[in-house]
Amino acid sequence: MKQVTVTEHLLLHQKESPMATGRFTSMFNELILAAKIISREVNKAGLVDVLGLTGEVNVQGEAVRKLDDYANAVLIHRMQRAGVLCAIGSEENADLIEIPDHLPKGDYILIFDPLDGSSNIDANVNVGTIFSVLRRKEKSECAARLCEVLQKGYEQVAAGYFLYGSSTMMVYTTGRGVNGFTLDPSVGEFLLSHPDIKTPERGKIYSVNEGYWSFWDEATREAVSYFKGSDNERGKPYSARYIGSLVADFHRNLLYGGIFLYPADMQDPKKPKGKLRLMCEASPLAFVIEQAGGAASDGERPILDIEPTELHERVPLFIGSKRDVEKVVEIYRKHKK
Ligand code: P6P
Repeated sequence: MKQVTVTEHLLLHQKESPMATGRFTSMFNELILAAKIISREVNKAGLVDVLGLTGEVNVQGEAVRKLDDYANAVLIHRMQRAGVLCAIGSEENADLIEIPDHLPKGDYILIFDPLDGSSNIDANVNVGTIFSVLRRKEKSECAARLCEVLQKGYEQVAAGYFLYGSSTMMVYTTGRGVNGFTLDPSVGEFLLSHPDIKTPERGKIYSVNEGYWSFWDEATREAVSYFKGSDNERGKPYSARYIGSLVADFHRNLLYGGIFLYPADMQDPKKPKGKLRLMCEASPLAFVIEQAGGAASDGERPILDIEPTELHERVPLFIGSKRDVEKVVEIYRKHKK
């Protein structure tokens, strides 16, 4: 089979779009290099002492594991040198990360979660890097201000994720469909393995942490019960699959069909709008899922239509097969009346 690299794919399939510019492609190549470096460390995590805690906590108040820290540092270092960014936002950093004065800049803005699911690293469970690419609206030589970064998900020019598992994969979209690439370690290239991914219109899997049942409101309980029971379009229960690593759960449901739910938590004052972040998790995955024919909502609005008010804003997230997400929105709307 003809081997297609990411760079070749970008040039082949984005001919008439601004995404085929050398500047965009060079940014992607730096992102890919960072992912290869992270993949190498994740895949030997069991052998080298990069596990365990750094003794620090991140802005989310979560214990930072060494690989989290490492992945964040690699991405920041590499992407500051991509020469095309005016700002970087990381789930691990409270504020925007500037591009040092002596380095060349550009108009792109990169937001990422460097190693999502990292609490699972010690158990050798798949983890991932999620990324979102925006563009500043007005040309400027200055560093991008936060107000320029807080854009709706519909404004993204590219989004996707790297999944570090039995193999390392890259899945991304630039608004012209979704394509998956698998890293061939023997040549060090991501090669096209999942062309033009489309997710089934209705799934057969639901993914949610049911341990929070007692913290949910009635609408959330009714929505989860719809998938657990037989009074649904399938006429039988959906299969429960929950790894607790968003990228792994999302990727499986993208390919097989299904819905991932992370609802608001009515008891935990830290999670009134759920645990997941809008700009570095929900929004990029929403861009991917919509391009694959699925849907993503906060229970009321499409995720891509939400105007962020802060860099680390959290949102409830219902994402996956279109008919399943629509059902959740229908249930929430009924309870709102
Ligand atoms: P819970 C991992 O910490 C993460 O951010 C996502 O990858 C995952 O989907 C979620 O949290 C799991 O959260 O509350 O079910 O443990």
